[in-house]
Amino acid sequence: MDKKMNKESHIIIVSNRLPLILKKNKDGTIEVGKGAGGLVTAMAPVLKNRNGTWIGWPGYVQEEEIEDSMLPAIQAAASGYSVKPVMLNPEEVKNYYEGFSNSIIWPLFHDFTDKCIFLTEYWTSYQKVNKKFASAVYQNADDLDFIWVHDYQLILVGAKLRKMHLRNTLGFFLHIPFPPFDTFARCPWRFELLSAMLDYDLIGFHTIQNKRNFIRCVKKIIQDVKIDKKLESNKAVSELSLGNRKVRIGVFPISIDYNEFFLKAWDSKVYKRSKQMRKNADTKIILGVDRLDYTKGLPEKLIAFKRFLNRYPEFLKKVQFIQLVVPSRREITAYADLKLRIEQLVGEINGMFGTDDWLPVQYMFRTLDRDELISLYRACDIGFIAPLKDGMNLVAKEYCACNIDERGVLILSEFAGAAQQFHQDAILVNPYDIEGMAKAIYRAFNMPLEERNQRMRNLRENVKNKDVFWWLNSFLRAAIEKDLSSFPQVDEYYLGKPISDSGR
Ligand code: GDG
Repeated sequence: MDKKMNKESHIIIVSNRLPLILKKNKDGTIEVGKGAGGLVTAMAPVLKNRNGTWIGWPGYVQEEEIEDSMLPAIQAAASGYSVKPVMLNPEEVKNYYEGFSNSIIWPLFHDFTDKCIFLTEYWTSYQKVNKKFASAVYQNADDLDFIWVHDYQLILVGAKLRKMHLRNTLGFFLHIPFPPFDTFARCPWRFELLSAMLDYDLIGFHTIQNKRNFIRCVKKIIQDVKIDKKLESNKAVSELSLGNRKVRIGVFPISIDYNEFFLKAWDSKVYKRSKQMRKNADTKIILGVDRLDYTKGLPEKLIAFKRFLNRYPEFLKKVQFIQLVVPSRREITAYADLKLRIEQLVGEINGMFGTDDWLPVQYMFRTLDRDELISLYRACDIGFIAPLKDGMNLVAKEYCACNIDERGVLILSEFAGAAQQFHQDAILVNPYDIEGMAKAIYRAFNMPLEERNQRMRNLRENVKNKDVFWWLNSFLRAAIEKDLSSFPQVDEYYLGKPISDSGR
């Protein structure tokens, strides 16, 4: 790496969305609110400390540049670091965001190749918008600044910056999975995307499988790269040679601010609310919290719950499945169709099994405030998280952090990145195996208290020790450390006999 981070260097975060929310009121005025979420919480202290800058789209569409009058409010929402908005026009939102990002890379990287729409105009717009983001970085970067680009919407930013002759250290973190070669190879722009990734100095993934998939793609698609045999080992961070440059590739499983969730879960208001949610103390609660997305396995979960009720009728009237679905990307047809399918299944289950005083599935389609969400985490007996494919899944970690009485059980998909860390203590399921998921619910309800306590304690310990600050430090350390030998081997889960198989 040619430039190292030191006390004088600043950090520049680049992500598709800024950590704030812009809302247009009925009278046409714009309201600016603070953004929430783990990334913002983790980045805010570092950005403040290093006099940092966050560059991104404020999520507000307009033809012209953002009005100057809005800038102070935008800046105030960030408190402590600078914010530089990059505006997108409606064509860019359609082709770069909904198009290339969410109708090509998102489905492709999650192995949903049938949902990919490979349109050239999407690619053209993606290149143009990535260049726009790169220009914003270029205008704001000093020589020693560390530039950290986030996620699949902005893969090309590093390469665009190199074209502008920016020599700063560049880091990139992919928040979604990196697919196997056979899947990635279908992308008409596979060479361009991959070689652009190699323009970063450090590339971070959630899991060792993602890292291996990436290295295999580099081997097959970019021929003039020297790959050290050790790269294919389980090392968390390794280095690859590209002419006279080195690119570091690492595994950094993202996490949450454990203390924030843990402390909120102790709050008396949260406790009261969680009690109210458990109106009937004899009813067991299963909870699902997912963004509306076909990767999250929502229909499969509902069908598994239906199978559970059919298979184990002794649970009728004794269990409720609360499924919160957070609205997302509804402009894209696949998402609108998914919503209809979920609603149809909820109606079918409630119509088939429900009674005057019992609603088997309580379905919510909205965003809850943080306290309400934490009350729900506290109220439930089982956290049911079964994505067909997921980079990490923070809901799994939040659920554990909030389970302060350590009586809950986590049912988790093998295909969530979180399974790599939780494979010993969660009940792992294959979300394509409906029967297996029904048995897993049964097993969770019949698990002795002592075993539940032990497993939940281990899960919580894991989240506490590797929280979002650990994640952030590991990434920054991998960018600057000379010797990589202090990075550990990564613990790995190999698919075996599903644990859920010991059900009746
Ligand atoms: C991507 C990757 C990776 C949910 N409902 C409400 C609410 N949430 C918050 C949760 C959680 C977040 O949304 C969802 O995070 P996930 O990780 O589960 O999923 P994605 O949105 O798909 O995130 C994923 C992640 O990036 C980070 O790298 O783990 O694999 O797909 O934090 O708490 N928050 C509030 N109300 C809700 O109703 N306030």
